[in-house]
Amino acid sequence: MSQPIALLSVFDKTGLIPLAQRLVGAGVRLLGSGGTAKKIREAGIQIEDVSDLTKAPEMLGGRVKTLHPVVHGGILARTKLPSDAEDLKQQSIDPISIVVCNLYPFSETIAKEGCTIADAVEEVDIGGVTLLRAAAKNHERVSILSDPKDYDEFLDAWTKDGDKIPQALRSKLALKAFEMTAKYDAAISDYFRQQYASTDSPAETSAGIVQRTTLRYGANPHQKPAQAFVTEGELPFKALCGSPGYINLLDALNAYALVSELAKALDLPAATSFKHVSPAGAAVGLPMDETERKVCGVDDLSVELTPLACAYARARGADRMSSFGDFIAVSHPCDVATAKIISREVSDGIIAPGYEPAALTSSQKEGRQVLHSPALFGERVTKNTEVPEEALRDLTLATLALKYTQSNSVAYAKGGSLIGIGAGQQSRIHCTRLAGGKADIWWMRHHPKVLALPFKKGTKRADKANAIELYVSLTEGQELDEVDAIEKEAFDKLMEGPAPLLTASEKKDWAAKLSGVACSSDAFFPFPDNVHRARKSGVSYLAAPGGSVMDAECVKAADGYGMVVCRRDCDCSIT
Ligand code: 93A
Repeated sequence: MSQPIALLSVFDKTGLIPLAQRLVGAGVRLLGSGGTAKKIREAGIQIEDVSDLTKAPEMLGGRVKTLHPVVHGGILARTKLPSDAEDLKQQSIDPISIVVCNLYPFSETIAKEGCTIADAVEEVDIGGVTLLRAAAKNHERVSILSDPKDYDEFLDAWTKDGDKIPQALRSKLALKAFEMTAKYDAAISDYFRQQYASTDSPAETSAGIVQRTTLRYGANPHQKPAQAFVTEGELPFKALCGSPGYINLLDALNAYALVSELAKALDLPAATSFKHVSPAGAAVGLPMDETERKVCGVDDLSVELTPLACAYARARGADRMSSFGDFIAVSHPCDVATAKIISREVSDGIIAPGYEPAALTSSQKEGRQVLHSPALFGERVTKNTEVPEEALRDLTLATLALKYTQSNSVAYAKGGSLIGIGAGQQSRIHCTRLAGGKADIWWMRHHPKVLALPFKKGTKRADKANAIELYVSLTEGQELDEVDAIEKEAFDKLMEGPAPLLTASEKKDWAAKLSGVACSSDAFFPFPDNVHRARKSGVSYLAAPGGSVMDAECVKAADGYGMVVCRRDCDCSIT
């Protein structure tokens, strides 16, 4: 058998001499690129220069060292394949069994202050990447050592069994080499993207394509720098003002997808109020009555509310506490009335298909119909199968909202608005309770006593929202603990006059009036406790996938309340 050959070409020369020593000791013939061969030779170890073998000198200042058919033919040949063996013979090429290679330090170089594009270009390793990839490709026969940490394990295996390296080791080494070239290429494209990709700076925008935008920061403020980019075509949005953070961007893209789907499915303008990559509220543009306007804090607006404005007022008004600092999406160009509502709130940003005043006036319609839902909610497994059109609309709304909510979630909707969402909890009953709790608060906020709270003139909108949440959490006659007492004192200071708390029976009577609520779950209900809890918040229509061993029990519980359960697929798609 011919003597095995190892080709060595490394920038990082850690562990190189002991490696070379042991390889030679094991009867391996060494070949090396310029600097690598020199270092090994200086240590008194025998090694041949690649250039002696290729009969071509290293050239272009080192840009061409190992790029030669003698090298790559020797690495890539499948020696078991007669045609490959014949090719090697014809060209007098010896097969290479071991490649030791690591790359020019591209990332380290570009991280240095004052690094120019020319400096970076010189660090783009061509021949090394080719060695790594060729050897990794032919790992059925060739061992590729890309990391000095692997030298010992490889040498132990080699010296133990001659050159019968286990295939598992060669495969593991190949994977590592592939990972290395992938990471290396990603670093190069990232660097050049920063240099050459068009950005959304005003000068570039006029040129058309925007491929990259700088983000304020990543998921959290310490994660800087951050960017959003596409590798082909244009970014699907344009930042008109400010610079979004990563979470803003996720909110914007998910929120926009939700309102687009809602508007399409229900043939109504839609809006949502996103927080931390889940909707805090979502609604469609049905007209609002006086009570709703008050609950949503838009009763004092003189401007006429367009359908889009109604949609956002509702989306923002469903859970005013959670929506503080939201990211907004609207399905239609943002009009003056909607902008007026937004301008009074604290929000992080808005995504819209445009910002044209009065663009929606022509699309104000009454009596919209549900376009796609009947097919989705057609399978009804309870005794009661009656689902009125408004409930279908609300089931659609709740279900689409779940599609853009952190997984494991339950949503309640009524009157074309999401009224409670329990997102991303570890157990379904906690989702159902969380969403139900929010729906209960939403409903309690409609109580005449809440609507009549005598806030002092000039009370901030956020303070009002927080005070109302406190008010509905307290009950007349119930002893206040130390913390409640402190908060109640602060509450009283916001009031112009007396604000008697709701009594237990007032609360009970009011809660009992909530009915006709639609509730959707992104996965099956594992136990009937979810049905019972939903009922407490006035749920009459449930949509959930089946598949639980307790399905029958859940349906039985729903039948007990005269509820309708609609079966649905898990993926929340509206078809
Ligand atoms: O400039 S290169 O891309 N051209 C080549 O043909 C080539 N072959 C190996 N750089 C090349 N290499 C790289 O040289 C290896 O990846 C290694 O990092 C380095 C080793 O050079 P030297 O042996 O001269 O120290």
